[in-house]
Amino acid sequence: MFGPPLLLLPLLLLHVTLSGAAHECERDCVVGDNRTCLYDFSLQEYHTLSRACYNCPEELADCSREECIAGDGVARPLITVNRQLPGPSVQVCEGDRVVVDLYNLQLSDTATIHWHGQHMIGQQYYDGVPYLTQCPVLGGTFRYNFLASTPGTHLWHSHIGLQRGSGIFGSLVVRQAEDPHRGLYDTDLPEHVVVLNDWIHTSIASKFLGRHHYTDDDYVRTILVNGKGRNSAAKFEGVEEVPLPLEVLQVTEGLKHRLRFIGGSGMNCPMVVSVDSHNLTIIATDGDPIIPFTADSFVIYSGERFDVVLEANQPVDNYWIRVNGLVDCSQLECVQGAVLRYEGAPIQDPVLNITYNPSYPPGVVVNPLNTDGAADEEVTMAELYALTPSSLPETVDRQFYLGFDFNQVNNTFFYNSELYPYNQVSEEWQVNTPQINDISFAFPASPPLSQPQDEQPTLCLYGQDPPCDGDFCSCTYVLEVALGETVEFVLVDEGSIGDENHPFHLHGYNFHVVAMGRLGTNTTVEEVAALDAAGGIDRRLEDTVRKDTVTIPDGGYTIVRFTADNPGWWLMHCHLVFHSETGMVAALHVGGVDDVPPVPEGFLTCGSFVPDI
Ligand SMILES: [Cu+2]
Repeated sequence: MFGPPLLLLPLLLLHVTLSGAAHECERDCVVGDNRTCLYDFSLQEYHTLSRACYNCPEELADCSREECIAGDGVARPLITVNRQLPGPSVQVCEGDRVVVDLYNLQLSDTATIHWHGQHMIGQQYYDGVPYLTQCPVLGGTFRYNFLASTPGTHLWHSHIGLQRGSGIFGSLVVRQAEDPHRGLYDTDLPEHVVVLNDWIHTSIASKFLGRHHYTDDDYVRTILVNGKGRNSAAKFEGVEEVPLPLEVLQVTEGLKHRLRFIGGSGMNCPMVVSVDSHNLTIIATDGDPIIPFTADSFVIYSGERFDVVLEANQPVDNYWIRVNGLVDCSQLECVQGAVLRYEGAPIQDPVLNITYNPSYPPGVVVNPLNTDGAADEEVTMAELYALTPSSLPETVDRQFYLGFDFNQVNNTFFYNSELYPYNQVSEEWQVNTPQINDISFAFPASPPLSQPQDEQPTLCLYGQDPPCDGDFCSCTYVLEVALGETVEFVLVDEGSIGDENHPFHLHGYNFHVVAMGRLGTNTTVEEVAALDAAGGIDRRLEDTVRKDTVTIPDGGYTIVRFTADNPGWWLMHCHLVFHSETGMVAALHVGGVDDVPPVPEGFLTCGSFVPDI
C-alpha cells in the first residue's frame, strides 16, 4: 500500500484536470440513464489565506483563486476535502451509484464520511459512523460505494470528532427524473445549492478545548454562504471588515427558481433565512416533498435542509439573501449576506445596509426557534403537510422517552472529582455535560455492525441502569427495536440551563413529525409524560412531514414516529458537534445479524488489544 506522500502527486494532478468543469454526473435526470459517479476526496489539514491566495485579501481578485480559501478574510487553520470550502458538491440522479475514494492525508487524525439523508437500506456499511458502522480510516484509501436512493437535498460530512465543524462538509443532491414538484419551478441549477455554516477564527479543536478545559466562550464569529462571507464580528474584534466578494445567486426575471438550502453548522447557530422583497415557497425539507407553503422566512438548524421556490417577480436589481444567526450566533451578532442578482442588474452589492437583526422579518416564519407554535405567524414542522399522504395508526409497538439536557455532573473528561469537582470550581470554570437520559454516550471499541462477533462490554440498554462513576453515567446507550416495529420517540429538551435547543438527527430513516410544543423555559421528561397521560399533547397522524433532522424546543418536546424497516445500527444524536462529541448520542439497533447483508470482504477492522498478562 502506498503512503500519503506517494499518493499526493497523482491526486493533485487529477484535481487540477477536474477543476472548473462540472462532474459528468451533474446533469438533467432522465429515466433509464443511471451512472456510476466517481469522486476523490483528499482530506487534509489546511489554512485560510494560504499561499494559494497570493495577495488576498489586500488584492480582492486573488481571493477567488483556485484552492484559495478566503473564509471571511481572517487567517485560521481548518481541514478540507480537496482544498475546497465547502467540499466538493456531489450532485447525482436517483439510482446513480456513488463511489467516493477517501484519502486521509491528515498528519495523525482519522476520518469517516457520513452521507446525511441517505437511508443506506441494504448498504448499511457505508453510513460512515466510526465504531458503529465502520472503523475509522487512518491511512490508505477507503472506498464508499452506495446507490443514491433517497432523493432530495442532503449533505455529506465527516463523522469523526469535530471535523464537521472544521470544514469537512459539502452538499449531496439527488435529483429525480420525475420530480413530483417539477411543475412549480423553471430552474433547478447546480449553483443554486446553498450551504450555510457557522465560522470561527480559530481551529475547532482550540475552540473546543478552550471551552471545555478553560474559560473560553462558545460564541460563533460569523456565517458563511457557500464558503463566502465577511467578518460580521469585526467591530467586536476591533478590526476592519474585509469587503470580500460574496456569494451571488443569479436569477432571471419572470422565472421561478428552486433554491436548495443546507444547514452545515457545527456549533449552535440556528439561522433565519430571508430574501429582501421576495417570499419563499417551501417545497421540501430534508429531501421529502411537502405541500408548498409560502413564508417570509425560515429557520434552518444544523443538519436540516429546505428546498424553496423563489419567483423572480421584482424589478431587475440586486437583493440581499439575509442570514441572521441565533443562540451562539447572537452574542457577536453573526449576520451574512449573499446577493440575489437578476440577470441584467449591475454587478454590485444591494444598496441597502446589511446589519444584524435577530427578529423574524414581518410575516410568516417557518420552523422558528423554541416556539410553542401558538402564534399564527410561527409555523412549526408539526404544522406542515407532506406531499405524500400518510395515515399513522393510533398506537405504536415501542415508545421511548429521551430527555436531552445539560447536566451539572463530574464528567470525567472535564473534571477530577477528587481534585477539581464541579462544585468546587467557580462558575466560569463550570462547564455542563450534554446528555440523553442522564447518560453520556461512549463509542464501543469496535463497530457492532461490521464486527458482530465482538463482545461489547460498554453496551447498556434503554430502561436499564447505566454504569456510573459517581454522578457521571456513561455507556454505549442502545435502543433495541425488532425489525418492522412501529416506534415513537418523545424527544424532550429539558432546558434546565440556558435557552439553547438541540437539532435531533436519526441515521437510516426519516420520521413523521407528529407533535411539537413548549411548556416553558425548562421542563422534565416526567412533566411531558404527565401532560401526555392527561391528554394534553395532540398528535397529528395524517399527512405529517417526514424529516431526518428536527429541532427540539428548549423546555419542550418533539414527537416523531417511524416504522423500523431498515435493519442495522443507526446513530441518533444532537447534530451540534460540541454536544454530539461529548455524548448527546444514542444508538438505534434494529433487527439482528441475519437481517443485514454480509460484511463486505476486506472491510476495515479495529478493536482493543488486551491479552492476559
Ligand atoms: Cu445539542
